[in-house]
Amino acid sequence: MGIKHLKSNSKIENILEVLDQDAGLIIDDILSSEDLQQINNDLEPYLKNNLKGDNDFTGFRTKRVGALMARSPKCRELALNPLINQIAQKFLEPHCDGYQLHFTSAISIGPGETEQVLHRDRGVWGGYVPRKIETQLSTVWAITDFTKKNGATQVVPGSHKWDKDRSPIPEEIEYAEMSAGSVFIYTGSVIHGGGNNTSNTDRLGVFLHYAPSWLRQGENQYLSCPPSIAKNLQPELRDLMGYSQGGYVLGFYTDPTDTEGKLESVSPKKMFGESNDPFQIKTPEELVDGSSKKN
Ligand SMILES: O=C(O)CCC(=O)C(=O)O
Ligand SMILES: [Fe+2]
Repeated sequence: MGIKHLKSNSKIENILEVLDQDAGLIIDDILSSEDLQQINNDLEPYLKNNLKGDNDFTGFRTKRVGALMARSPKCRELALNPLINQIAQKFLEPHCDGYQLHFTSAISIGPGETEQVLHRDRGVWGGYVPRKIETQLSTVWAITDFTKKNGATQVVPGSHKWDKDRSPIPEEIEYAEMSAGSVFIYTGSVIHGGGNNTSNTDRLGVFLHYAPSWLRQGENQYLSCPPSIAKNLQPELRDLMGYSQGGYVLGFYTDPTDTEGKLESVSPKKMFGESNDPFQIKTPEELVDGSSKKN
């Protein structure tokens, strides 16, 4: 069946249609060689060490580097990529009033790594979210080429519609083979996993995942990119990371040192001198109705 490849000027409806059918697709050749060089430069200080995984899931020959919003200016650009954000917004819209950045990681699969166990990323929420709710829109930006030989992500197109307990036969497993600068998009409900690397070079991808703003983020953005760093980032990026409210009474904060009541139960945006999120105080009736409207 294969993974479908689309162009970056494809219509958003076409992209969403393929996502609905397969839950995984590739958009070819978005990044320039300068972009790739910059990402490599940004990540080099963190990838040059001897870091390795310590279990079967994260791999024994795989490096994982997080806090990409704090560490890499170029990855910030990727997180804000307009096409990806349009897709994330449209894909997650039926399940939430807004979405947020949920996970950032550069994953470098080294030579000799074995294949990762196949899984659905939505498992990070412990299986408590009903299947009809999509929990994640995921992107994997290829910084090196992704080939079957060097550990391209394994994916089972269409498996988001399978019974939870059905396992793929080998013929149903495809590989997200793509050239450096392309992006693989998949959902939290599709079966996938890192590939085995039988080549003699590293396979490097930048993983940036988005989730409904009412779900707990996998990577704690406020600790990985604390306010002292976040204050210098673009307001749009801070909003995306969760330095904003995800709804009325969702994500507000209080400055613990404030005795004047200026930053008492306010939007995190106020911390950076911005005005509040556009959530209006509702009547008690509206609040109660609103909180149960999707059930
Ligand atoms: O490295 C990859 O290709 C996939 C990694 C992955 O799926 C995960 O760690 O959840
Ligand atoms: Fe995964």
